[in-house]
Amino acid sequence: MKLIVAVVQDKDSVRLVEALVEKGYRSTKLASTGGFLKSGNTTLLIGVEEKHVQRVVDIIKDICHSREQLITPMAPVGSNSVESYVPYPIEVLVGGATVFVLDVEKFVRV
Ligand code: 2BA
Repeated sequence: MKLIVAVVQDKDSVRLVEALVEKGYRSTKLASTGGFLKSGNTTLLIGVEEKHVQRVVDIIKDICHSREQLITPMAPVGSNSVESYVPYPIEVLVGGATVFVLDVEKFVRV
């Protein structure tokens, strides 16, 4: 048994869960927050037999897309005595999915 932990964009999460259900895979959806952008994303826990891991990864690849996202950090301007900060937008490419595959020591459903 393996546990697939997939961090995906919120925009893809509903379709992904639907596609997994359609193909007979169970999942748990958690609301999460990216450490860098500090904005919401979705983490899915998907428990599957080892032989199904690649099929699930393929479904994730099919549905989840990279997207450019604008962030506006503050940059210092002016002399060192009177500094002020102005926002400037930069583009970040957020990946379609970040996927971890973990060994499961024991799996019990009661
Ligand atoms: P965030 O941490 O909010 O990162 C969003 C995007 O910002 C990243 O996309 C990457 O393009 C960029 N980024 C992240 N850290 C950076 C840094 N130190 N310098 C420059 N750019 C940086 P992805 O790499 O596709 O990651 C999307 C989300 O997947 C992340 O959201 C995070 O929630 C999760 N993630 C990615 N790698 C992870 C890891 N090694 N462990 C746990 N979660 C991870």
